[in-house]
Amino acid sequence: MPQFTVNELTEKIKHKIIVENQKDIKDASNKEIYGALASLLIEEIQYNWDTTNKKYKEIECKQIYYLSMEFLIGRLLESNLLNCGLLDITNIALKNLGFDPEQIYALERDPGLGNGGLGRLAACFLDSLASLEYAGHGYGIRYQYGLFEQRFIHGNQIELPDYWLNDGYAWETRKEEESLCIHFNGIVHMFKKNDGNLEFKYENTDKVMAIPYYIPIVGYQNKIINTLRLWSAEPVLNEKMNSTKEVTRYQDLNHQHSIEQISGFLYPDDSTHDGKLLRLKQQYFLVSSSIQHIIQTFKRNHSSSLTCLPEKVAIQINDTHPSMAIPELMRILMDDEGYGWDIAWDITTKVIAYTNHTTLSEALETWPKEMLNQLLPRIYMIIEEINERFCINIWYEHPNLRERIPEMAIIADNQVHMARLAIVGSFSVNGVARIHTEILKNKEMKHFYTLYPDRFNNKTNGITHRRWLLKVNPELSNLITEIIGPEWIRRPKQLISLIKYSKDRSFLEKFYDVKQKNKQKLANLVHQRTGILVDHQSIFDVQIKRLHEYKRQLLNIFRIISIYNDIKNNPNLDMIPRTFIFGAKAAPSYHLAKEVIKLINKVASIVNHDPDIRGKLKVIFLENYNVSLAENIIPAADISEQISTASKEASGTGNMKMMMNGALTVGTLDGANIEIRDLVGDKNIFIFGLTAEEVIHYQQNGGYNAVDIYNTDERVKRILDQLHHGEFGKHDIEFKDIYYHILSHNDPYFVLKDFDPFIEIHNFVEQAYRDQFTWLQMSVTNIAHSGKFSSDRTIQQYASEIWKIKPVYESYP
Ligand code: 26V
Repeated sequence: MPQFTVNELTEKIKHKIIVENQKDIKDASNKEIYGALASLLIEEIQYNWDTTNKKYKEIECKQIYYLSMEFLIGRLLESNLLNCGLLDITNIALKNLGFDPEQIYALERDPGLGNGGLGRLAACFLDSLASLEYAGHGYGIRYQYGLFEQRFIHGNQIELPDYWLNDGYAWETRKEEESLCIHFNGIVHMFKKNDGNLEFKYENTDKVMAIPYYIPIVGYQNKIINTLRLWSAEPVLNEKMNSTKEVTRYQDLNHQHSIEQISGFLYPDDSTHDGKLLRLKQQYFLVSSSIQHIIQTFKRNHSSSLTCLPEKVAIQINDTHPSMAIPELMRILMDDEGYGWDIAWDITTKVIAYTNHTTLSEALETWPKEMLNQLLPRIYMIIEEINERFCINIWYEHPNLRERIPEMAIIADNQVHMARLAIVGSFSVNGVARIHTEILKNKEMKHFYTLYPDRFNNKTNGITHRRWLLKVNPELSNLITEIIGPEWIRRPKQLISLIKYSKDRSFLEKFYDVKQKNKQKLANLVHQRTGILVDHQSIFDVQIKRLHEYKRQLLNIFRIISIYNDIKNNPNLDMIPRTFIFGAKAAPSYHLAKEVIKLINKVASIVNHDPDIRGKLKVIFLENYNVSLAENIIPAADISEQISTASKEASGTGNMKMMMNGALTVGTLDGANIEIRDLVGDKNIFIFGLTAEEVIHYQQNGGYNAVDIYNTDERVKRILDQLHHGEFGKHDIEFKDIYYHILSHNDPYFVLKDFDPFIEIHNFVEQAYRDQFTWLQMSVTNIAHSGKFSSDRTIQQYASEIWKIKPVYESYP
């Protein structure tokens, strides 16, 4: 980026405001300043964007495409300024002009184009791809409505639509000239050609236009700008129609509306797969437009035939949601490009790679075969053929697996099993943390692992340290740079040098001051949003993530109730004041999760207003948890609650973000917690509860009885009875669902089983916190080891082990 002086930048902002708003800077609103800055920055980015594209084309390097139904990119102004190397001078210029930079950055709408971990991971990956100089781009959907906005009314979650495009979106460019046509429904005709091969033609399909919007992905101070392409669904233009019948149909408003619905809203349920037709349309819409575009780009940039595609393209599919990329690529290669099955299959299975993000059976995707057949007849035909060849191959080549065919077949029980399709049609299948991959290999996908042992691999998740440390915690970042130099910014593993200072009192004091400042800042935000005063000297105990039974917010709230009961019994209880901070959205149809939200709010309102508690306990449930709120909470966390039922959380990434900001993890041996423990050692993390083996053993053999615990642990009995008798509710019926769910369904997530170990480990936490020197040492040890969890490491592993690519300037100096 051309580097300006503060004065030059100031003049540019002033000029922009005059040209675009016809006013002097002193009369400009924060919103106008935001607009001016974004527009200046886009102009700066444009040049490098163009250069990057030309460079990629010139050197004909391999391109990586990350296909995802979700991208949770967060706000972009501040992070783009940072990556362009303009953040510091912009902050100075704004302050000189009398504006508060933070207020201006906060004006940007946070695009909620994802549910949680899976969508945020996609965004971290794009940041790392560009920052490490890899030619890697994203394809997704430009939903008109992002994830709902959450409000609490009488403690209940209310969902409001998130029309995030209301004021326009500064970072996108509509590329109408690159529109593509997507076909749904219709009938497929099969012809025999003279050469004996088959030819397929489609008739009477419903056509939908896919218009791409480009968003620049700015690499960290390296002039690389990659592209995130988001597709928007629109009706076909009149002039592209072939018959008057078609014209009349497309002029029908209902019809137009049903087309726009395809990119209308993000599905807010990441807990259950419910097999809705619109969701299937969305998936095919993403897949067909992206694959068509990828093929077009390949043809434009290379003179070689599509048999070379695997040398020049890898497509990573983010969970099974885009798994129809496999039959879609087959379709284009065969029906449009004229290849026979075997060549098309060879190309496809060398291009597609699949990442699995969950083993929860409720979330595994299957589609009723009739639905798929009707909506996408040609795609269904191809899936049938893939299935048939797959099953025949097992029968003849792998007789040891013959009996397993019913559990492995892609089409079985009238359903199309998308994970099976993704495994069969790809060259790589990866899990997202070591334990998760092991569970895939040895349990959930074990027969596939027997069949394709080399296909399975692990890529432990990561987070971009540029957003999650450098941007969100500038004071800590400056302190780190002061003591170990700036190397860590480009090589986050260098954070390990902090170990040398983990006992250095003067450094620890400075670290303490930074943490306190961040806590005070969060306390201010809490006060401003909720009116509740929190003591920044109390322990900030944080659980922020989607609300799911397996994540066990319930275990956390049971402990809070237990502490509350202890204080009521003994108002002089000696304890360090605690502030519990929650952030969580529940899927709108997830009844039990919504009950838990209501319960947390109820406990909060009782605890926060009970004079007996005298500031020992505060419970804060912040509304509308999203990326921006996470950015405010994480730098202030003392404790990071990662307490899922072991074996259920594939990886988790909040655990990494909080560790990187010096919070200590209280966690089960699940997901990436295990790898965090391996690095920092048992002394620097608080591990408790059942192991994955134990959980799986109970699930397979029985032997756990929740009622026994209810009958023997008085604390547990009291808490559950409080729920049952309505002590936490106005009405008797409130929270009875939770009570019965635990006791009559034998507590499927082992909340009661892990209750005592959870209380116990927190006694250790409290002891540790009393010795501030030790605590700070533990925090710094965590930060020092957090470099491994930069998504730079993850992306380097995808690059070398799956995609076989090198950074552009390394391979072509
Ligand atoms: C599932 C579904 C089911 C159908 C309806 C829409 C929908 C949307 C999202 C999902 C994804 C569930 C899987 C998921 O989010 N997994 C999370 O992925 C994170 C990144 O790898 C990982 O850290 C979390 O542990 C894992 O739960």
